This record gives sequence, C-alpha cells and structure tokens, in this order.
Amino acid sequence: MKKSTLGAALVSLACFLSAAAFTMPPMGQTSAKVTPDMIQTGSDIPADWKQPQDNFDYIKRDVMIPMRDGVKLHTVILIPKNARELPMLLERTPYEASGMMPGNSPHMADAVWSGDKDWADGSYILVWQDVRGKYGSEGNYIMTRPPMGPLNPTTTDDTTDAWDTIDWLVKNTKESNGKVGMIGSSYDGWTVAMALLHPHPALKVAAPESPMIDGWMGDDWYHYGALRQVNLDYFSGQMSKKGEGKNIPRESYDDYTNFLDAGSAGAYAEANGFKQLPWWNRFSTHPAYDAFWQLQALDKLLVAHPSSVPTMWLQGLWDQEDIYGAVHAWEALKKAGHGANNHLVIGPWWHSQINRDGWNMGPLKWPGNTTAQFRQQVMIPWFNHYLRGTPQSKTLPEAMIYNPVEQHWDSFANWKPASEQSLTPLYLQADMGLGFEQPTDGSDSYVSDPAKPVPYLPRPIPQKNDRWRTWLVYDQRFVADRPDVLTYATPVLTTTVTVQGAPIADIFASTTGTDGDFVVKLIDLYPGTDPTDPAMGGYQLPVSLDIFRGRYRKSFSDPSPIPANQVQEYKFRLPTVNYEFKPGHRIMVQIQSSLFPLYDRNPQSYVPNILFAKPSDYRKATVTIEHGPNGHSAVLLPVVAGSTRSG
Ligand code: PG9
Repeated sequence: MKKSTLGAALVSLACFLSAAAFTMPPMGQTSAKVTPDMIQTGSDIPADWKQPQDNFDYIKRDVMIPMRDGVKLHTVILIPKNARELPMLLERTPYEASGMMPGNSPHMADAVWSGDKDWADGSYILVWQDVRGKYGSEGNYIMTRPPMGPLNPTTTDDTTDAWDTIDWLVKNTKESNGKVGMIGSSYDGWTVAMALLHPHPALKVAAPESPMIDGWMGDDWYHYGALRQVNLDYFSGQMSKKGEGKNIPRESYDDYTNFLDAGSAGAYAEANGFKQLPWWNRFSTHPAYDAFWQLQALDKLLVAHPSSVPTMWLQGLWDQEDIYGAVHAWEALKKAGHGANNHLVIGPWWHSQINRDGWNMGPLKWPGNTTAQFRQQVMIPWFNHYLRGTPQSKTLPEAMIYNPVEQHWDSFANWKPASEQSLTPLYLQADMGLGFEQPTDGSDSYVSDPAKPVPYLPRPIPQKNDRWRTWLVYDQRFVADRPDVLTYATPVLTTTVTVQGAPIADIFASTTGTDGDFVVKLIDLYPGTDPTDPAMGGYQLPVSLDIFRGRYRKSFSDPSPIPANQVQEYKFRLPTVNYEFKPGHRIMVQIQSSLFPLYDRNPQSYVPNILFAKPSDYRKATVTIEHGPNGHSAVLLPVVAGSTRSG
C-alpha cells in the first residue's frame, strides 16, 4: 500500500471509532436497578480472614514463646485433632517455621513438607520455631550463634533458647505427654546439637541430621582451610534480610567465569556489599583455625558437655555440604566414653536427603527408597521407643552405614573412630600405577595454573542446582586427562578390597610456590562395559575426596609458607566410607591443586590472608608428588579382611 493511501485509511478508521464511542450507551446505564449491596468502596480483603477448619485433621497454633531474657520466638505448633498424650517433635530453624507447611490442605500429612510427612500420621505434635532474629522471631540474629562464653557474652544462646522453648511447650501444650524429640538437618541439625549441650529434662531423644559441627574443618565454610566460596550466596541470603535474602547477582551464567573474573573471594564478596554484613567482617578476618573457630567447634563442646539423651548422628556418604559434622561429633563422643547413647548413621545420600526420596544418588540406583525405608523402619520406631514407650523390635546398633556396592545397610557393633583404625597404604607408583607394594623411587609433576583452575563439575557451572547435590559422585573422566591432574590406578582387581572407615591422604610433595592446595580423590574405576547399566561403563566414581590448604600442614591455627622446592608431608583425613572395590574394577587416585569455583583459588605465593590475595599474587607453580625415597605418597586405606558386619 502506498503511504498516502495508508494515511487515508487510518483517518477513516479513527472517525468510525470515535463515532461509535458517542453512539454506544454509557457504561452502567441499564434499566436494571442498582442496590447498595452491589457497591464496595472499602477493601475486598477482610481485616482478619479465618479459614473454617471443621474438616481439618489438625489444629495449628502460632505462638510467641518467651525466652529467659524476654525475647519472644515465633513458633508453629501442629496438633492432630483430638490429640491426647502425644509426644512433640521440635525443629528449630533459620529457614522460616511457617514455610514448613507448604501444602494448603486440611490433612496434616499433605500440609507439611516432605521431611515431616512420615511424622504427620496423627501420632506426633509437630513444632517448628524460627531461631532468634529470623523470620517471625524477635531478637538479634547471629550466624550459628556461638554458645555463651568468650565468643558470646550474653545470657542466651541456642542451648538456652531450646531449653526455654521445651520448658514452655511441656507446660502449655495440654495435648502432649510432656516428652520432646528434636530433629533437623544442616543448620537445623546444628540447633539440635546445640540443644544437647544442656538439654531440658523433657528432651528424650534427638537426631541431628547432616549437622554443621565445625564450619572450618570440614563442613560448610572451609575444608581444612580452603574456602568454599560458593557459599557466599548463603551469607547474603541469610543476613541481608530478616526474612529470605537474595543470592549475589551474577554477571555470567557460569560461576567459573564469575569467580575467576573477580580475583579473590574477598574481592568478589566486597564488590557485592559484604562489608555491610557483620558476619562477613568476623569471618573474613579469621581465615585460620584460631579461637574464633576453635571455641565454636561443636564436637569439642559436646565432649565437654556430654548429655545422656539418646542421639542418632546422621549424614550422607556423599554429603556435599556437611560431610564432616555427624561422624566427627559421634567419634568424639565415643572416644570420650559416651558411645552408649550415641549412634552413627551414614546413608547413601546427598546433604539432607534423609528428608526427601532416596531412590538414587546421581547415577547410583538403590533397590528401594532408602530414605523412606530408614525413616519408617528405623528412625520413627526409635523415636517412638523413647517418646511413647513403644518396645523396640530391634535395638539400634552403634553404627549403621550403607554399603553402596552391595546395596544394603551394614550394622556395626564396634565401629572404630578414625584414630583407632588400622590402615593399609595404597602407594602411588611409577607409570601412574597404584599398589600395596612400596616403591623405591620416582615422582610425577604438573603445573598448577591459578588462571586455569581445575573445575569441580564440567562447565558451565551455574549457581547451585541439581548438579550441586550430586557433584560428589560425578564421573571424573571430565578432568582425568588434564595435564594438571595426576591419575593413578591399580591393575584390574582380582579380589574384593573392602574399606570401612576414613581413608587418609598422605602426600609427600614439593612445589615451586610458597603455598598450594592438594585435592585427593579416591575413585572406583568401573570396568569399560557394564551390561546391566551401560552408562556406568568406565565410570570414575569418587568414593571419598577432599581438599587441604598447604599452609596448614604443620598447624591449623598458625599457617606457614611452604618452603619452595622442599618436600613436605600433607596428611589429611578423607570422608568416611563403607565401600567394596570389586573384581574387574580398579582403584584410582587423582591428585590436583584446585577444585574451582567451589573452593577459592590458592594464589600459590604465600600471602597473609588468601581471601584478599591481589591479582599479582596468583602464580603458576610446578608441583612434584614423590613416590620415594623422599616420601612414599599414598592413600592409607582402612582395609578390612572380612566384613565386620554383625547383622
Ligand atoms: N549447609 C547449610 C548450612 C548449615 C549451617 C550453617 C550454614 C549453612 C544448610 O543446609 O543449612
């Protein structure tokens, strides 16, 4: 259409529309009568809406429970209708008590979140509480508030808050039998552990699930001094708001790029406003294991204040967030003579998976729903015993650890703490070999370049998603052939090698730098083909892995530069396993100097605080791993001849 013709058409359309507007009857003018009840000039939202609940099978109470210092904590209590003499299950959380019942349902089991469904069958009163200063609770929030003492000069902590809450609950919940159990995972597991430091007499049983016990040594914040920088999101999420804060905004989809471009973790955090967060200012000025960390390490505190509450310390074999806590708390208590009321449970799970379905762990598929089975067949009956007096059909063993190869639970009457286990060295050998015979000499070198750190997952690595949950079982073939990853393997096994306990990495190495990280991975190398599950052919399955920051090789509290080009020993414990390397498989060990961006990069030149290393501090280093005679690098394996299985 020509321009002039189009203009004419538009003009006549406009004339038609305006004529039509004038000829249409004004809105609202009809012959029907308007009565006052048709008109609303106020709000259609009532001031106090109440959902009728006659058909509900539970009653919900929202209460503010006063603590000893007058601060009131928001608590949600869910009581099965017509309840009498029921025990109470308490969870204290920084993640919003009200959010624990996401389902809009008149039925308790449908209303509560997945972790509580099995408890919501009418036989428990469920109680969730916002910790001090978060969501609906009054007071100040302090990240994993240290217990009263040198780091907390006030008169309250999460031990007293749990005590005061339980005291109030037993006095004010007439439907209860006066007995309380505590449960919760991760941060909520930490609140359970805190309650155990001085438990209220009504607290009869407890299950800290994947609890954060020592944030520096091996749980959320650091592993042996290497910073888990992807958790910086957690800082802004938890502490930029009383409710739910946001993650750090990203420039790129790939966190590998985001963290590399930022330089140091401190530069990244402070460019994103972290100086406003008091926790960051305490955190970032205590990179070593000084009094700040030592005095809040819960395994030590639990031993100093042991309780007689029957306690199930529970975690996952591949717990990607708090793999250290439960097992170390349990070991410390057992070593101090408190084994009788403390039990260890390690399932084939990722972090907090106990509260969700447990059919598989990444590509590893189990014969059933391991989490539901455990909750229904072990955990709830055990709680019922202490809270309702139900006889136990089977007593809980000292330790129950899943065997992911044989795919069953093993029960142990005497599971040894790591310091008491007997170890068999699996030596690094010539030609990238691995074996139980000590080599005489040899070494292997690689160049570790902080400009090209080894990724912990194939790139792109977006913010935490489903891959985060299962990264600890990710097939390591994606890095095995990198020139900065040393990959050693045994010949094909002809007999089963069973390992039960905590492997120890014992690496003798020199570096041209003055600092450096060591990552050691114990891997099950699957046969090249697997007729039952073809995708597992040649799979490199991490069985146990961890990272160690070299400056702490002599002392966690007093770091020291690594003397360049001198062989040093780096000895550190890997996560606990109950594993069988089968005939046809090979045992593999990989060594590398970064695991990025999960862990911050070591600049490889010694600086006082790695969090604030300058761009010029990051330098390439040649790392040499010794086979002998200057040190026989090995992974020390807790090999057992037969099975210690007792039933
Ligand atoms: N792993 C998380 C956490 C625990 C304790 C402190 C900070 C973070 C969690 O899942 O709660």
